[in-house]
Amino acid sequence: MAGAGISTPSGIPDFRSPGSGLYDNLQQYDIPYPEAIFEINYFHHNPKPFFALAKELYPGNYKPNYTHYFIRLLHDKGLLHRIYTQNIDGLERLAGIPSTKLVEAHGTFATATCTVCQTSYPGEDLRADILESKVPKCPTCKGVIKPDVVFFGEELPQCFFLYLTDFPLADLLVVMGTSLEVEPFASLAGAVRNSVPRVLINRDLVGPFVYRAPRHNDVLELGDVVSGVERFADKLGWKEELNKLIAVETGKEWFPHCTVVERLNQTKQQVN
Ligand code: CNA
Repeated sequence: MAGAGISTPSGIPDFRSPGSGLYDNLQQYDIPYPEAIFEINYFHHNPKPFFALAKELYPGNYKPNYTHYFIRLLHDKGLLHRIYTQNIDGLERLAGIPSTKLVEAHGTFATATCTVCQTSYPGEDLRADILESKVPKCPTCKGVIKPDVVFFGEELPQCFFLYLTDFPLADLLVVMGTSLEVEPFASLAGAVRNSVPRVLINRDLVGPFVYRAPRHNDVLELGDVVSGVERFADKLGWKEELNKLIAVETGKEWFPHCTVVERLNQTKQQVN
């Protein structure tokens, strides 16, 4: 299970981190309260604030990071049953995780729908308008076209309900970079069997890891998500393999036996 915290290392702000989160930085969007930007009723009243934010978050502006490639490596090893993400940035897809393994529980910018005639459009068709700060309109009926991102007040996509069969089958649940504040997604953390270990990799304790007694086999890796994932990869003996995968995928040079920080420093030295 993943949330906005796995994409902050890619430069995308999350919602709730004090100071840097979007909820603390929404003054420029001229909205009555932070959640309005993702509320469907407010969108019908005024879609402009959402599209201003969409321009910033639009896929193509950001790249996957260590965390996304760790999930990709789980898949390459045949160990990923499914990734349930709340993110709408498309970075899981960009990291090479196939759509069959991906549940984008809060939707995606990859497709869009006219709010009036319900015609579907590829997300790409909206790109030019969004990047030019225009509200995209349906060529047929002139209705506003909305990316298929799930707003508060909208139903989750059908694929979300795969959880009913996925979670009972899991033998490990990894929860990364989420405040577990948004339902029904948050409750999935309780949907694995009691005997299944749950690993939380997050800056702070969240959801059932706080308000219910943690399960005896919960593992808490608190702190920066990249450091936590790096430690996890190290324990699994996958660090070199992961660094190599990232190097191949990003077209960068591979520095074996390095930490992420060391690698960043070496890249900086190379640039200088
Ligand atoms: P959130 O409520 O903002 O929580 C993020 C969590 O991640 C918090 O607990 C943070 O402490 C933690 N966190 C942030 N950065 C790091 C880091 N570097 N290391 C460790 N922990 C970190 O976000 P949720 O995803 O839980 O909330 C659900 C919303 C956010 C969904 O509906 C998303 O659509 C929405 N969202 C998505 C994106 C995106 O697609 N990247 C960006 C912003 C918001």
